[in-house]
Amino acid sequence: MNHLIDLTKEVQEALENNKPVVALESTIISHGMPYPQNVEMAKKTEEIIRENGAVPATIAIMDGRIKVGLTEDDLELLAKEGRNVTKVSRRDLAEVIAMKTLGATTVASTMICANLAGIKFFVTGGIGGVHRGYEEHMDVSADLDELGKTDVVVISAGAKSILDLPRTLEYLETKGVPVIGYQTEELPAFFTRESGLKLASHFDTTEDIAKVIKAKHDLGLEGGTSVVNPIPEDEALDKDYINGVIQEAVEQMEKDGVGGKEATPYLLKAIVEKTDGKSLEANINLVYNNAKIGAQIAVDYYKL
Ligand code: PSU
Ligand code: MN
Repeated sequence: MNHLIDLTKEVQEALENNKPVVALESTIISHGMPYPQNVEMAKKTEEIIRENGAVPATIAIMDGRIKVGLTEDDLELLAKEGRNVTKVSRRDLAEVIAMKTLGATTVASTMICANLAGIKFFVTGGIGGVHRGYEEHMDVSADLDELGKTDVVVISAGAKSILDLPRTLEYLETKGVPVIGYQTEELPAFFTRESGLKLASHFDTTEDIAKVIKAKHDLGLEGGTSVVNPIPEDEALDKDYINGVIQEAVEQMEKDGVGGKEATPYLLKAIVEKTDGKSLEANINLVYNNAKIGAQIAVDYYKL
């Protein structure tokens, strides 16, 4: 084990005994949602993973250490400090460790830390992707390259249509990342179940997805896997409504001249405000749904 990692006893025991462990990111807590809904979401997500037979391991950077498994106090701190916490992607990881800054991990850095700890599964809300207007600013989330090289299975509800979804899917294809639909033939677009983009693979059961992951591991193929699980039907938002809101938020961001690592948190906040919290409720519910399916895939995998 890398000497910069601290595992909780529960996570360590599970890993030693080949039991399913599911990693969780912390940027979704500090930068993805407002307080106190963010900390409630974080705790309940862990609970759902336990109810489904796996051990949750929320990851963050604290006091120069990679913490794998957090206490309720840790979760509360990350949630309350919100955007004062440093958002840590691959680029930022070494500096935040060296300077002992409080850091929240994105999909990319959570994958790195999970992989270092020997955790194979990771549940989140949505992954980063190719931003709209890519031709101008070349903003592509480091999450996509990480999926191309780090062997962790990421269970999400797809990507928000704040992103350029067709290009996001193309990028993943170029990097050789399997994007597997769970009970969907289309890439889900986070708040909605459809994007109009057909997936190359989809399965109806978590057992079949676990088998595909096992085969990938047996082949020694490098890189991650993206499992996409659509938001439950009755939680999904109206497509035209949410796409209108997103369009407004993207235009507002361009006017405000926001870019780089601030882009995603800016858009997430603007969308919550513009929907009077309706998007927040949908966001929280899709994370719970991902926790359930992600834990089930992990449990099925360890039975193979
Ligand atoms: N999308 C969401 N919620 C989030 C994020 C993305 O719906 O909280 C966060 C994740 O941590 C993701 C990160 O890894 O934003 C991507 O940021 P960027 O585009 O700067 O790579
Ligand atoms: Mn970016």
